[in-house]
Amino acid sequence: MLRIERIDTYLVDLPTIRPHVLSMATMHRQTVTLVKIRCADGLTGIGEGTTIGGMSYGDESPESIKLAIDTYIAPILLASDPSRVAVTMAAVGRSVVGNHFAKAAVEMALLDAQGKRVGLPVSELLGGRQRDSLPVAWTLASGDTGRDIEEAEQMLARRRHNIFKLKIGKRAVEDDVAHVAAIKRALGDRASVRVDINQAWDETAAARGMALLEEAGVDLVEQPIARGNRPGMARLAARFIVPIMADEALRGPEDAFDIAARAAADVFAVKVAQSGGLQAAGRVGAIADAAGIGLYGGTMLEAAVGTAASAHLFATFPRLAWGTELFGPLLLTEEILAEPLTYGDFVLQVPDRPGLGIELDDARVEHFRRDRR
Ligand code: MUC
Ligand code: MG
Repeated sequence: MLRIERIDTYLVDLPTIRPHVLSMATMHRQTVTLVKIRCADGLTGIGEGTTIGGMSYGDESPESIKLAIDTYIAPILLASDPSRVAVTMAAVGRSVVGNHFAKAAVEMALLDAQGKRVGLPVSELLGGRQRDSLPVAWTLASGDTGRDIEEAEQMLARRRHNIFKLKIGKRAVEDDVAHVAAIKRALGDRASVRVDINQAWDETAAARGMALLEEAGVDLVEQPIARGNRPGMARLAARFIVPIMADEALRGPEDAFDIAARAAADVFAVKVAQSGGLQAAGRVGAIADAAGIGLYGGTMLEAAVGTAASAHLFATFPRLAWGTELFGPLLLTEEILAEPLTYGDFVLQVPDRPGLGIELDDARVEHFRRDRR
């Protein structure tokens, strides 16, 4: 039986290129929990667990992800065969409840090593890629309308993004809608404009907001109300033409099934970490596809490791009507890969080498490690 020789986890703090203003937090940096799993056959896999704004987005933090791996998951891994990824993750699942981000990071590292072992990209291990590049949205969230328009114009001119997601929900509904409408007016048909409220509205505010957003020409409304209010999501989905997308409400296949059964969303933002890992996120995608729900490849604003892993999964989706938002590495001032991911012409190229197909720039990662600073 193959063994794991060593598991290392560390927190890496990376500055963002500008403040990123969301309804529940303003980010000035992103903290990435990296896990490295070295196997006895000489292969090493890398994984990433990343959330947003400490504990303000979800109930795992960068520190809790590290603790869950170091204290509870690592002993299980050390007693498992890393070349049997599904069996290993099932063993983890029997002993660790929840902690989806931590599990996702570990599974990612195991699949990276396994892909290198068998000489296949992770997308092939996940069922086979159906596309080599993915459309990538950019989030305008500087907090200032003029600056957001300028940023969007630059992205269009550079042909890097023509889909923009606006983060709203912090201000009064009418103020937020005025901000969105001004951006949509400036960009017109040159771009798709979408909004993410990150659960900040109640149902009445959402009904008012969605009517105004529809009028302003917004294409998609993401998680307008609390993740637990599925009947409310279903009522909004039935009432408005503008599609409603579930994000925070989706924490894995069981949620996906329930939301689909209740018709509580038109589109799913599939997120690898939130779903509990690449295989679980694949099941979320399959449920959506079977239910006729549109797919969107979501991000937790991961750095390049989590972004590459997500890209491998989203490349296997037969339909990806809403594209992806895998721009995380571009929001950070620092590159952590030896060779950066390739963005351009409005898409991200899915790495095609074995495993995740990426290599860390170890010196750079060392430099930004929290325990080394
Ligand atoms: C979220 O809620 O979707 C994704 C893009 C972005 O700017 O924030 C995230 C989180
Ligand atoms: Mg969201």
